[in-house]
Amino acid sequence: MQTEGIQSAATAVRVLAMDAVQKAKSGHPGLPMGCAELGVILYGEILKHVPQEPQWINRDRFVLSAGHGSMLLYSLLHLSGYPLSLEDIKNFRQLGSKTPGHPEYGRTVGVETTTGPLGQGIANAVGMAIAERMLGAAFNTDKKVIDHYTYVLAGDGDMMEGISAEASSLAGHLGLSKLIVFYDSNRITIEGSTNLAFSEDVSKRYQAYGWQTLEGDAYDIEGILKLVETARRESARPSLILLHSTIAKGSPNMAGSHETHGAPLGEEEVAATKKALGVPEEPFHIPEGALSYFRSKQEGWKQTYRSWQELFEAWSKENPEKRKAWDRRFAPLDLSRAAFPTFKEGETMATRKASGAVLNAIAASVPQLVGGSADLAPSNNTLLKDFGNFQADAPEGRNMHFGIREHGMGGIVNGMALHGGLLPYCATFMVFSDYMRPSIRLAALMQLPVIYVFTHDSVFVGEDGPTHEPVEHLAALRAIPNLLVLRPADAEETVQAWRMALERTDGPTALALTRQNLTVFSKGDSKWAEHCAYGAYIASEAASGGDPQLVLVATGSEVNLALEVRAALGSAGEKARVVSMPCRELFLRAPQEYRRSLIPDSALVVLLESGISQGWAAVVGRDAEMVTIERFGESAPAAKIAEHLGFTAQAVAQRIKGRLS
Ligand SMILES: Cc1ncc(C[n+]2csc(CCOP(=O)(O)OP(=O)(O)O)c2C)c(N)n1
Repeated sequence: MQTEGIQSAATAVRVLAMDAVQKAKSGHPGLPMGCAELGVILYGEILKHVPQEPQWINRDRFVLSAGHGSMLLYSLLHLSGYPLSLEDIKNFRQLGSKTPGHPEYGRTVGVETTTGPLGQGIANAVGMAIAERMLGAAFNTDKKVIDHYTYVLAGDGDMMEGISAEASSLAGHLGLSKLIVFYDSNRITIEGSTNLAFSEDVSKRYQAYGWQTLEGDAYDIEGILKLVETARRESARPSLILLHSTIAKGSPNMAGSHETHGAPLGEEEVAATKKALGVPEEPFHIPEGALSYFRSKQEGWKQTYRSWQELFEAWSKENPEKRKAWDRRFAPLDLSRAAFPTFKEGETMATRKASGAVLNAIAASVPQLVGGSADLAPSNNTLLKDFGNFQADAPEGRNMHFGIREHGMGGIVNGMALHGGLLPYCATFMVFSDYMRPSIRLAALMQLPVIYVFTHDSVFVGEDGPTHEPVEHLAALRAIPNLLVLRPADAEETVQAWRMALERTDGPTALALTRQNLTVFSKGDSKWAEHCAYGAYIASEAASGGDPQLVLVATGSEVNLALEVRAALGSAGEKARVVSMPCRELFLRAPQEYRRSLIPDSALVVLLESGISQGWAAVVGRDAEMVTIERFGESAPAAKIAEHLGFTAQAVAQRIKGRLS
């Protein structure tokens, strides 16, 4: 082992982290300095990776869950030969740089996921380890074309956050033995010592989850490598390697202090640290030993990649069918072989049920589609009936059982999507989307094609009462940039919504689906499915012809209601058009001409949506009649709630007549 080279590289990490943070006048030097040796041996000794082939599907994944320590990752990517220059490092935290404050997926080659919100990275890594196992089950023979580890570096903050507990609990249950988490136990967070708020025995907790737990010293290089060997030998459990460390190790006067967590050390202390480390004061100086250490690794990495390519070619020859399936799996999604279900006009069905029909109809032809629910599959209709459960002893299963862990679920599906080779979906009641909102936000930020099946999308859940009845959730979900929220109005629109969700490649989609039955209505627009790309279409044209006097704009279950309202209006209804708007965001982005043609300025507009009105004025105008719900729901049969909240055809027709007169 090249102990000197490793030490030299660790010094380089410390220097780059200190200097970049000092130059930016902001950032977190403590963690990179405290974990410098670990980082170097991760990138130099432990990870199976090839900086020139950063997309290699069988690379080990490394997740820096403690994303504030981004300078650790950036300096290692730079030193080990990823396309991240010293200039990039000097631009740390600057606008448009490849070295933003926290690692951002898609911005920096070699960054496997966006981290910063603590705990998310651990859940992502669990998802990656699940993906590795699923793909291994689908493709491996005696030749293992998918066979890699997922490593994580997590800090005290990650361990405190609930999402890591949820995800780690599931990882233990599933026996994800190729998941190895390093816990940087420096016992320091922002406010001071962990003694202030965190005194549990983390290792014991992980043992209870079913993990192998190991412990060592963050500066004992040989010791760490031995622990990693032990972790890799374990075949039934994930491993937690707790490493005792010192924040800002190397700084003579500040090591161990919480003041190094998230602020520059200051010019003086930087100079003192460099002196202690025996390096020149010159900023961003990289000792030659660090460069030659990583240079010496390049040929070995390339050889590893060539060996895998040879294995892959041999495997392809022996398994032409598997190879074909592989090529399809990693090509852009082709839905031409998927047989979507059809429904009849007049048929009544809850959109959650239609969604289940879609999933099951296409599952065989879209093998990358995997997912499940947070214990609500029978209600969410998300079970793939012909495919088994994914379990420790059943890696070929496609049904995930996430348990009652919405936040963990959200982070895990992000990791599954990030890994590649899978198109994951997950499900819960829409009201509980709040429990996973931070992960949804990250999926949107990372542009991941994850699909959320949110059923029971309104107060018409009924008897379960206001705790289970979303009212502000549609607005809250629509507020997340790059999340597409689709609220189909009947079974046919549900099919179209699924198509749109599946075809989306640059972000997540949330499907808002009903518990209650809806009637499949006759579509006034023969190109309605195509027009869903514009977010809305004419569900039913005014009988009178010409420009409508009244436009009823509705989403989801309220389109059925709008059609009833028009009938209840009698002769006034003849001049009314009904517009179905499955996606408000897409409508707002549609050409103005199209928007105007659907909702002419001259008409009185009535909006029907069983949720708060927030955001609708921009779509239907301030003068529109808002048939919305600005309060919590009630516990009662759905029909009673509808009456109580004025969501009956008669009540709405009455309001409209009032406006018309
Ligand atoms: C969900 C979330 N809450 C709060 C923060 C703000 N924050 C960033 S780092 C940190 C302390 C983390 O402490 P630790 O993991 O021990 O990191 P270290 O001090 O070792 O760098 C906090 C509270 C965050 N990034 N994410």
